[in-house]
Amino acid sequence: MKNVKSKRLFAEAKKVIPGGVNSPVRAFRAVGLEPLFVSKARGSKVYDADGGIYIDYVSSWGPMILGHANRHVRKAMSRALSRGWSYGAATELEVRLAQKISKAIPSMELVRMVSSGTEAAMSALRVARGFTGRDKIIKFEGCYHGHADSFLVKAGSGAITFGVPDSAGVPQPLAAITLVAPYNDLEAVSTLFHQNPSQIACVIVEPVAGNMGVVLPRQGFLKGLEEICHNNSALLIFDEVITGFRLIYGGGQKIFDVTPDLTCLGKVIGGGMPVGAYGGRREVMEKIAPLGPIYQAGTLSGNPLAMTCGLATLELLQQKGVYKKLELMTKGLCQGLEDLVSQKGVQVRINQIGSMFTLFFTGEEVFDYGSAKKSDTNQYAKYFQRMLQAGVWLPPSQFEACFISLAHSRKDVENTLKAAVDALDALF
Ligand code: KE4
Repeated sequence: MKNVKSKRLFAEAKKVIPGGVNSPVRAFRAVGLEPLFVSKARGSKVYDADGGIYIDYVSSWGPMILGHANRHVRKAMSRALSRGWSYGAATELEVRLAQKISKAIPSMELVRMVSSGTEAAMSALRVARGFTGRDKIIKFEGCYHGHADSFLVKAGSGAITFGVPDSAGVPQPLAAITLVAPYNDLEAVSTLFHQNPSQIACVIVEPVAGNMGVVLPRQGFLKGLEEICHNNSALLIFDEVITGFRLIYGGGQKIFDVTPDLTCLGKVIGGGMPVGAYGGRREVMEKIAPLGPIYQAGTLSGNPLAMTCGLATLELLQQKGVYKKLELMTKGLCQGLEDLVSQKGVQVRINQIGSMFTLFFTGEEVFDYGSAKKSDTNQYAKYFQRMLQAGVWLPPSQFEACFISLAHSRKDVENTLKAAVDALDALF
């Protein structure tokens, strides 16, 4: 029997962890398999408990942009260990990371460290409500901003995968003040502001959506949001937990020439350690305790070991040509996949930007949640299974992003395309 150790571990896990996993999408339910347990990862590969080796396109859901167990980062962290790894006090490390972030993303004049993307987004939301004195918010169908109550209304990522856009446990009165619009639909946003005059604190958006699969903003969408928020004295929040330091060194906001009032970060800035951050205009961020009346705190915020990992990661990302290399490698893979599917005449759409992409099993353009949901998730599940058998680890859900790292080689791309030939042959 295959995956003996993973099966055994999963049986043990289910006795003590809900669903046997610490995050739903890892359960592989959307792709009809039991989850594989990973024992180690190096470079572009992950290794399962039974010794299986896979080219990794999950990349820990985005953080591992350098590849796994990067030598430079490892050395920095092992040096740091001897100094202890959590003090509950201010350190130079958190100052240096905040400085790096603020320099790379000028709209983040002040930056507060937290321990996850969820914390970053929920804190930014509280700041927007506290700064404007308004309660309602606008989010977009299919976008995911972590699991804070206000965001689990037509959320993306795991919630879409389970087809449960609203979560149990979210008080109806709270859900009612989360207004939802289709991604890329400026008119819907204007209408919501018109219907809720002077009541909307903020609009929160992924500048490139990564949680319904990769969905790009249409020309003028983000700029239009900036204008609508400005005209209605509401704050624009860019959730750059995925895109921050993933698309370019800094925020995706630079690509789209938009200046949000607040930005949320996570994933890459921690390099795989638990780090999130939020920040923005000084006038807004100075409302946060201990300066102002908006409270937010965290035992492990700015954790020295996590800061070390983040700093070492960003140091390497500052090297010349890094993002060009990532983009060329990703474009090469996506072009190869495009060629394969057109030779076979199958209905597939690929959305790609920088080093993130999604192959949707649909023949139509994917520009929002509604169009993403038209994808054939059964076909995706079969494709996933075949690719896994061939040694390629894709996200176990149609509604996630694939990520390429600096550790991915031309050989990895070749082997991925070979696996795709067999997978698509078996499917069509
Ligand atoms: P975390 O709390 O998971 O660190 O971050 C929440 C979050 C916030 N904003 C965006 C745009 C995000 O993509 C995320 C988390 N992403 C998912 C996968 N797309 C994390 C994977 C998981 O939930 O297991």
